[in-house]
Amino acid sequence: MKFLLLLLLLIASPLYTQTFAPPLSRPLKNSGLRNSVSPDAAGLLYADQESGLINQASLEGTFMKPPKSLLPLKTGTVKSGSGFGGGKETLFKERGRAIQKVLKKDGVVRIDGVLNKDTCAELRSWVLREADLRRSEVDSGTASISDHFSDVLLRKNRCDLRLPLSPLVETCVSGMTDPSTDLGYLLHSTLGPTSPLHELASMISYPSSSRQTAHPDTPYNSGIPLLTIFVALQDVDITMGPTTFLPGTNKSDKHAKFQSDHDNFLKGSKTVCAELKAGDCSCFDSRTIHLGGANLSEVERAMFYVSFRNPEFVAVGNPPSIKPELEGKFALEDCSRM
Ligand SMILES: O=C(O)CCC(=O)C(=O)O
Repeated sequence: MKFLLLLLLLIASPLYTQTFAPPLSRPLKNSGLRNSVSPDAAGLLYADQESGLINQASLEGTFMKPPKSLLPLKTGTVKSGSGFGGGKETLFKERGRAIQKVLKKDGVVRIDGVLNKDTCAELRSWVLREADLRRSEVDSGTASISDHFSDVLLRKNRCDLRLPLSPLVETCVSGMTDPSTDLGYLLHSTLGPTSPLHELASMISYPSSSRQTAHPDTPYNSGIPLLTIFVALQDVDITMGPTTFLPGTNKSDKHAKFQSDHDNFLKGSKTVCAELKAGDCSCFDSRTIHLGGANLSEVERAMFYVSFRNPEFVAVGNPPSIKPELEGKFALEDCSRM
């Protein structure tokens, strides 16, 4: 449904002019189109639109402000996960509240060291091999795309690989959701322990992938629909097209302007980019407008990502990137006990 809506918008709106009205959310994920026309026809229609999106995205790149670096908070030195006792616990909670405040205001916050570098290197090699393997299965007809991949905006040289809950992935999820760490505390205190694991995937942008158009992952809503965590599996520098966020765009007036006066809105918005070291993450509210950059380097940019859904939302308007057998099976509290 959403994809049909996107197509209508694309056909009806002059992509090459300044009046492009962007669709909401990651518009091409699990397109409903697959259900209504053959995958081949969907592919052809998409290919037709992709060049328009590429043009729109590179145009946006010419007039948007150059990004500053997304920086971690400098608030005290309590080591997360080091155990509590009196002052340490107070400091930890104070820092947790400070992180939560930034998330509320900017819609995105950086937290460093959520996975260790060896784990990142191991997971990175594994996801790159897994993506190649699954792609060859799809090419040979032994698997369908949706068995392993979700639709992604600007899919050429980019993929969104759904991950199995392997022991390695389980270790990562469990570490990231441990409530005695900054990230785990943020997730628990913002969404609560019963929030469902919504997505479990890896976003890989290969060399020569193009810049995405700016987009939120979910339409505006008065509560946070999803919190998404993107962890860098290798150091990400500016040439690799890090995620760029528009801080403060998790608000209703910003969404309204994004829709009604798109290009001027983008021209006037601040941008920050997630030039992360391996193991660092950006954690963002799905309403926050962002984009994946063009990968101009010769290195794959592999990100491990999970998202948790606010339990007050039944649906968020964005089909999840998760293996179907894992969908709805785990809450945040289960993840932290893995
Ligand atoms: O590649 C990234 O860093 C972000 C990707 C993204 O926002 C998307 O595909 O919706």
